[in-house]
Amino acid sequence: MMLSFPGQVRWLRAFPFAACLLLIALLAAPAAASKKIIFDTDPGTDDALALMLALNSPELDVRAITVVPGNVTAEMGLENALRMVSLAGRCDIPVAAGAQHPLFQKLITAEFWHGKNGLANIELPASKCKVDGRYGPDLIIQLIHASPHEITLVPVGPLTNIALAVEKDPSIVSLVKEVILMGGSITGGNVNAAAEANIYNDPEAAQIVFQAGWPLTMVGLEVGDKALFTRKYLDELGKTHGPMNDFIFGVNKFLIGLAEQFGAAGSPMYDPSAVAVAVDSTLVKVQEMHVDVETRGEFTRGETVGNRHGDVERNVLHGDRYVIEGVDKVAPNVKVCVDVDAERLLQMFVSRIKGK
Ligand SMILES: [Ca+2]
Repeated sequence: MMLSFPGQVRWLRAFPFAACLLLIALLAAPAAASKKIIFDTDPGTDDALALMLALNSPELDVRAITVVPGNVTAEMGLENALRMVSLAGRCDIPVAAGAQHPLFQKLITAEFWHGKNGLANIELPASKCKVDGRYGPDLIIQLIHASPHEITLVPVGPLTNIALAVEKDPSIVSLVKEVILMGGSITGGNVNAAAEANIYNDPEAAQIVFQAGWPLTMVGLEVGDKALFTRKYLDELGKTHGPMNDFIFGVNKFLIGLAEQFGAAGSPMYDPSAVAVAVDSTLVKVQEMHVDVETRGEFTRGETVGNRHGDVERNVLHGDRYVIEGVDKVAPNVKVCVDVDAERLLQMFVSRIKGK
């Protein structure tokens, strides 16, 4: 809104009530422009990258951080989340514990990939922030009801907390703005031939989240495996300093070292990709399709099965056999990110962490 002085001022003097309303509208405008997100995380090295990107992106307003077990135990993840928000000087953001284990299977932790403390073996200072006493899924429900149609969920770990929230209060489905998750793949897995790690760690929870009926964007391996953080970007981050800059430099140095051991040129930016898409959806190309999560397959448990052509044959039983009588359309439930402008994503990440 443009103010034309001095005519506007004279008008405002004449109408003090209108002046107040205008002032409130002007003050509210920047807050309304940023997207309110709840960041659900199993920190986690790439979770650290994602969180720091979120906290340094003015387009996002992080309303809460909920912790889920995955890369590390729930207890270690909570400690890591608290230390990171403390490092960022953001004790104002509630950090809550959630589920302690997946819905129907044993937890699989990944110190092998994330370091023994989950944060690339970097010891951050003890947290000045305190844990929020609320249970993660309850906090998610509460915040969605407090800001109907405004909250974007950004889960970057197994989907246990989100599934628990939906099961407890299905009314949140129509009150959430959208869900942008890191997980899944329609082109093969990273824990085995079929499954991506976040989905593999709690397939039943993932199926609940995928079938809930809310707008859902899947930022999976098709994005992360293409957005590789290489030494070129590491060198750029090494030129500047700051508590978050130096922490992220250390995490990425660890991750690149690991990637090089396995013959890769750089480290996949899995979790930060979901945050980047929340910031700027034009970074990715999406294809709408129906996706189900396999929960029973002998070789494929945890696979996100995307129907790329959008229909299924209709088989009808005739006596002792089925006969194909037609083809039925299947409604898409997911926007699957199938390609990414990797260079732009990586530059965005580096530019926002530099000097912080
Ligand atoms: Ca994660």
